[in-house]
Amino acid sequence: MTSVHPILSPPRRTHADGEFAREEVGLSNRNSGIPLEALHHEVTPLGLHYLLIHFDIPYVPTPETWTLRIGGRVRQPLEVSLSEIKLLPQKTLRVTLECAGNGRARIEPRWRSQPWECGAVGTSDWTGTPLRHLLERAGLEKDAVEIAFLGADRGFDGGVEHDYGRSLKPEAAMSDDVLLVHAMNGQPLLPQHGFPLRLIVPGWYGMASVKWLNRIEVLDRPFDGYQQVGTYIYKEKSGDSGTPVTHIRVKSLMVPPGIPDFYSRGRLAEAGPVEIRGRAWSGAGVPVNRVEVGIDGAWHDAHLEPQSSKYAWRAWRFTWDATPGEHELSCRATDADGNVQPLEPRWDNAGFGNNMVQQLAVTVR
Ligand SMILES: Nc1nc2c(c(=O)[nH]1)N[C@H]1C(S)=C(S)[C@@H](COP(=O)(O)O)O[C@H]1N2
Ligand SMILES: [Mo]
Repeated sequence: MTSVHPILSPPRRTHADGEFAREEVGLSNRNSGIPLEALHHEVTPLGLHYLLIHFDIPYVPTPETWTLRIGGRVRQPLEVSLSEIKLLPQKTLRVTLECAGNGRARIEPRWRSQPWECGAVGTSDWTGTPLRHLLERAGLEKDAVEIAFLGADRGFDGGVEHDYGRSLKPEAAMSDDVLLVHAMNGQPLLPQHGFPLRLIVPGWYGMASVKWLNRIEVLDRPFDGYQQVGTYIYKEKSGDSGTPVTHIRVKSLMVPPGIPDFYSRGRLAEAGPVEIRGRAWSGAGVPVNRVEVGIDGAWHDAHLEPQSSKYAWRAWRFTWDATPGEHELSCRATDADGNVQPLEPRWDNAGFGNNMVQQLAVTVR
């Protein structure tokens, strides 16, 4: 009897309650979220930004020889170097990125994957050139319906071997805000964030912002790569056709007040006025226009700071008159389209798009 290698025929992934599997712990050691106190920073310092890396970080010792190839349904296929890209008009955008799986571990039963609690979010000043400059130079053919972006990283998921790749419709890709990025907070990209070149698609969940970008394929048919059609689909249960994951859903987070216990992360605060600070964001460039703080279930409006960029999170604060005892704090944002964070997680088979309110227990003495 022949046996199939587990990479080619992996066990079907299941949902789980309770303890985390070794594989989930292993993934959460590779892929870190921001510590919530990092929400104090409007721009997440390099090294504190969250990470999601499906396969291995490509080793790029000679970025001088890195090229980006643009082919498929174009009039003029191109191969451009990094230095040529840096000579194109440059633009810096402040963009909040969030992983579509953020909050997955808060859905019960949870999907076995990267077990995010709530820290898979961060904001950076990304510098690069609008992608459209290169697309215009290459010239899309009339029959172009999708544009695929492929990274240098390769691996298996669901038994399928592939280069990490995602696609956009031409209208979305031609936006002046979709950038080919080589710098983050004024520094060259770190290896883990896509050095030397990545895509940034503002307002979308992070999976669209392909790292280690080296190929663009203009297609006359929808892209059928695994990361496009095999995952990042909202569905009730596996086997459903579902709807693709695209823009970020409205969300807010607070910096936990007081001081923590090392192991449990339980919080202790002192009685009296306690300033609670946090950040709130939504997708597609839609601003957040309300944040409420819940104190033991009663909602109070927080003060919103001005937003620094269309695609960046917005700071908020609220002064809590803390009284001795056990308290439950939460925060809830509403965006300009009227979307509000739900109190309970909405079910999704693989735990995508969970924007339920953050809840935090605080002991006051
Ligand atoms: N090539 C490549 N691009 C990728 C990924 C990846 O694994 N490979 N992960 C995606 C996902 S799911 C997210 S959430 C973001 C994370 O970007 P960051 O690690 O820079 O925060 O990158 C996206 N781009
Ligand atoms: Mo992600």
